[in-house]
Amino acid sequence: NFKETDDAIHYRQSAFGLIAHNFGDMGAMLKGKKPFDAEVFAMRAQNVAALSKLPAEGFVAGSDKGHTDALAKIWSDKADFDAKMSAFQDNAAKLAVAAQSSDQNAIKQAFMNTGKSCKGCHDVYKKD
Ligand code: ASC
Repeated sequence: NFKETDDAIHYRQSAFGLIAHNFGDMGAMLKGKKPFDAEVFAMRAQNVAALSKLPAEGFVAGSDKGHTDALAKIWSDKADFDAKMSAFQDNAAKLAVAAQSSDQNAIKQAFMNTGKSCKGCHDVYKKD
């Protein structure tokens, strides 16, 4: 229910921007670029888990044209794209659970799994 293709593109890019901000701050904490704050980290992980559900709606047919890095392959391989999006959501949900614990190894592993989901999809479906 977007009026224009551009609205769908803007919607998903907005969601991805929010995800990148929240995920990036978690990365900064895990890499020691800033102090680890368990409460902030858990909030960010919850944000990413919720936000991970948003971009899919913006991938409407024909929206590989315009101000986007999305490749047409998304729509020709839609089942695989959807599976990767779903795996990302699962990994983000697991990260939010891990972030409730004080198990740093579990947190790091869940964070890396989520990052692999981001990259795995970008490698195939995003213009570089
Ligand atoms: C980020 C970001 C991505 C992912 C990816 C993980 O912070 O903007 O696209 O992590 O680089 O490998």
